[in-house]
Amino acid sequence: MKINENEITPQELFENRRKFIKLGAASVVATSSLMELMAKENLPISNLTYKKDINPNNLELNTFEQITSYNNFYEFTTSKTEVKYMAHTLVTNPWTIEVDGSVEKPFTIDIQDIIKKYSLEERIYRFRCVEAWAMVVPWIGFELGKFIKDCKPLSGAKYVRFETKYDDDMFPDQARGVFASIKNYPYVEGLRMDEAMNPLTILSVGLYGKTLENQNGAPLRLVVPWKYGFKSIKSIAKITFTKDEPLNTWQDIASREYGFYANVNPKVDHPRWSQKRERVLGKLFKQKTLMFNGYEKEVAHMYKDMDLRKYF
Ligand SMILES: Nc1nc2c(c(=O)[nH]1)N[C@H]1C(S)=C(S)[C@@H](COP(=O)(O)O)O[C@H]1N2
Ligand SMILES: [Mo]
Repeated sequence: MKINENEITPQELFENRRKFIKLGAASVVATSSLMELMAKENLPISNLTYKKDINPNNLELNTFEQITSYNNFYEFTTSKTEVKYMAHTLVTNPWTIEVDGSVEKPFTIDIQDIIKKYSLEERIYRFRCVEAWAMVVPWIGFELGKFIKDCKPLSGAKYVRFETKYDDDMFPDQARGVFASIKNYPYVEGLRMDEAMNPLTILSVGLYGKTLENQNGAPLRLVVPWKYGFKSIKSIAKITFTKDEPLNTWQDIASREYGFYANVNPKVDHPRWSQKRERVLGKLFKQKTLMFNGYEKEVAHMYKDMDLRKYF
């Protein structure tokens, strides 16, 4: 069996390894070389079944190690490198998501039922934090639009509001009260209905073939690849359909610096730093920031009549 290292997904590695183990002694050499490959790349063992992304733009993936070791998750700490050591206090089983607001009938759904109900696919996306660092992540998830249809929103539903879980046993920064980094927990985000229904917008349950690590927002997080990373809210516990634009956490903290839309835009600088360039994790040199993070073709139409300096 010949395997091109560049073409292989963690899922395939895992399945091939199982096949080799079944074959027995004759395959010991191949098995150990696959094991070596897994160890070298520090890849997780896949536990999700999903349709592979053909990666048409040939994006160069960041490693599992990079994606899971440098995180923004204020419920734990503002230190990006410490999150992964603290994230074990987040308990994701059991976990339910509450759906309410302008829907035919509010309901609660278990994360395991979500994973069973929606066929999962890989989405290899650029991810750009407002702080000007970036990466490429092979998310596993499903279109938010499919979930929204099943929620049966009423015609008055113009926005979708998301909330992270509020539990100060699980999230140490929530327990700090007035000394917390974010005063108004839970973390809140929102999308306009057309943004939420855009086929690029996903709810993610995994990355690199494996269920999400706690530090990346287990068990369910939003991924909106053309917007700054803070829109991609982690560890979602509640989804509410609203008629008014939700006040998202970062706008609440500093409305002069962070707005509702937060579309990646090299021409609109943050008040305290430039957005023209970005540093990809693991890369030495900065690269140009792309309009809508490289997804202009898919999303620009939603903003054609809007002044993107005003609606930042
Ligand atoms: N609940 C919650 N969601 C969050 C954050 C957070 O602090 N809390 N940080 C946001 C920011 S600023 C970024 S850049 C991304 C980081 O996601 P990652 O750690 O998986 O790279 O998560 C976003 N979602
Ligand atoms: Mo961010």
